[in-house]
Amino acid sequence: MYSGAAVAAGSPRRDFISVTLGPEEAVGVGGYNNSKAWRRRSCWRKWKQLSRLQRSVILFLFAFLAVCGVISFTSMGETWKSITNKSLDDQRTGQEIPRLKLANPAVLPAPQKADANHGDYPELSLQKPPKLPHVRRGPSNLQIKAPRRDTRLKTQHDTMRAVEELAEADKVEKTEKSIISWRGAVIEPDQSTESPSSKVTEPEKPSFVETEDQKEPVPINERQLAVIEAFRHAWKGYKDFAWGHDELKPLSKSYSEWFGLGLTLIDALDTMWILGLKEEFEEARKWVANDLVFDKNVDVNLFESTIRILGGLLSTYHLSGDSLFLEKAKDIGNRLMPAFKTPSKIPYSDVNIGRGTAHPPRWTSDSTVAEVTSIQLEFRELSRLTGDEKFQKAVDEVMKHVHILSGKNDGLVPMFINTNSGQFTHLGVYTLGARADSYYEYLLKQWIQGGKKENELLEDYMRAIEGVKKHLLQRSEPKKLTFVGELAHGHFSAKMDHLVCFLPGTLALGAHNGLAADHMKLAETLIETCYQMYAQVETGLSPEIVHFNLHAQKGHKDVEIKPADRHNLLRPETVESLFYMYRFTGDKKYQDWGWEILQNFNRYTRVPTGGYTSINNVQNPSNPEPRDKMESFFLGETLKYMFLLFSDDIDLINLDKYIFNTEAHPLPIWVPA
Ligand code: DMJ
Repeated sequence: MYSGAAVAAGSPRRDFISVTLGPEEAVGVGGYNNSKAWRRRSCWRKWKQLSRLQRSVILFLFAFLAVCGVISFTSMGETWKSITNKSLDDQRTGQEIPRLKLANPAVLPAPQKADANHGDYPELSLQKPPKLPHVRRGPSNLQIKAPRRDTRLKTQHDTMRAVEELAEADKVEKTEKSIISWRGAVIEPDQSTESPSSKVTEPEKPSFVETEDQKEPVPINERQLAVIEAFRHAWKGYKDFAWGHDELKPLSKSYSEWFGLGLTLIDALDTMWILGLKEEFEEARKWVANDLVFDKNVDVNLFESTIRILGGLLSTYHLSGDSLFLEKAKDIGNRLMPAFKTPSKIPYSDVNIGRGTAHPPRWTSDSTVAEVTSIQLEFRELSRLTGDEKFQKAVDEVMKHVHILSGKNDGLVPMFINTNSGQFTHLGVYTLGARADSYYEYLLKQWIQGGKKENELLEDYMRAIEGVKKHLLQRSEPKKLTFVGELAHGHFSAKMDHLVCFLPGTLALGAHNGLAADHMKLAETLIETCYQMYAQVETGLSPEIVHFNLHAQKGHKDVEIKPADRHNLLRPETVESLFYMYRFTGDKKYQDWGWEILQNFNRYTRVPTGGYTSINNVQNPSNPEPRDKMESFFLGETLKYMFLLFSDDIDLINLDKYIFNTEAHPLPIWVPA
């Protein structure tokens, strides 16, 4: 082994480089050796030859590179993990996430969360909406001038632009208290005092609606907010336990099927639109687009499916401008048509929408008069929108037939009609309640829908109201409430269904449209009676049927309730009439009465885990005996009319432009005032 030392001449410091060379290790001696052992030893020698400073610098550099390496490895690992998970998800759903969002662009702006990162899916905000071939409002000669609220976002293009505007506003004014416009409603960012984490999942609170003529938006008031809260509570129950099914059973946290067509969801669509619940609407719309199928071997009731499903789809189409709803309306409309294939052209009560067959109930060949005469608004509108007159022809024929039919009593109709003979059956019983009610309602409403030209309808309506006055009106004791009773083979019965409470609203609507002023007077007295059907009961909720006292008896109220009649199904008729009365008179007492009713629904029918329930006993506040069912009309009608009743915006479904079907679905008046 050789060791040598080199002394740097003139250097004040002595730096040593020691080199040790063994013969077997010397380069050139014994040939080129590149063995690992040799390289290791050689590196070590070189390392030792470095000065302390040089070694420190190198060590520092190594340490620095090592730290960088660890950091970048960790982040690469995360990226890889997310890519792997994402592709696993994609495999599970069979869809690519961004495409899924774009495959069916919503008619409404996609929900904008306060902390949403709009850069995540750039295609989403840049995507141009597809051209919609069916976004129209019927044949041009019949088109109505839609209120500004409805046309503002009437196309998907407008909607997507609004999404972009919202996103932009969100970015720029995230911290400001901005006001955002959506389908005519102006939405304020959440002002609640909840923690920020819970705010993220809460949909924005609509706080203003814009009227057509007023420039200033009309603020949404506390009572309307209470309705929104009630709706959300009901919807939560439906969503959690009955999603896509007909009705919620809120106590057993399950559902019931009637037609198996998502009845509650469809009935509630336009209510969500009117209340400004865009997240809920959007979610429901997706269900309609992806899961609502009418090609099913199922028997449906012609009347119920027309007023709830066809009516709900048509009105949602009008409010949203989304052609999806018109397509679905056409589908169900066509599938219901076999009902009219009867010897008399009076439709059967039931249709199998998958098989295309129709039949009467098993026990009779009769149909119910109200049912065959309360499908007209919807089928007529379907003809107007599609240009296919078969729908209107079928239902108009029924009305023409009934117009000339004998068996009426001063315009009052019996409850049944035979599908073979076309004649009324079970003559002699006259009521404005179940099985006849909406016949009267639709006489007036068809006349208004068609631009007040169809005189036969008006004639029948006017005659019927005279018949009511002559045969069915009486006054109760002790309060002398005017009520509408029933006539059975010449005998008056002081029985009145809650269903009859549609009448004050209808009378007021007629008076508003120029009919006799005494109709309005009658409406005022009858709505007082309907209110008393709530106010005189222990829970403040009306029973299904009441009997009025005709003679004063000590300790007796006007209203008597039989044990079999003391249930409440969350029906809308009184609230519906309160809405019309408030619209036409501006008298705040109608709003106050409605407010009392809403509070009592909350007190006795609200189920804590979500939803509202029908009850069996309105006379027992300590145990109203919940029935475990939320009818679809509670969302379709009752809460919608509540919201409209509490609104001071006459353009929130303007009654000179829209006519409500009997399930509270607004359809356009063909020639608006
Ligand atoms: C609804 O389906 C409709 O309002 C119908 O006209 C009568 N029955 C219920 C509500 O009570």
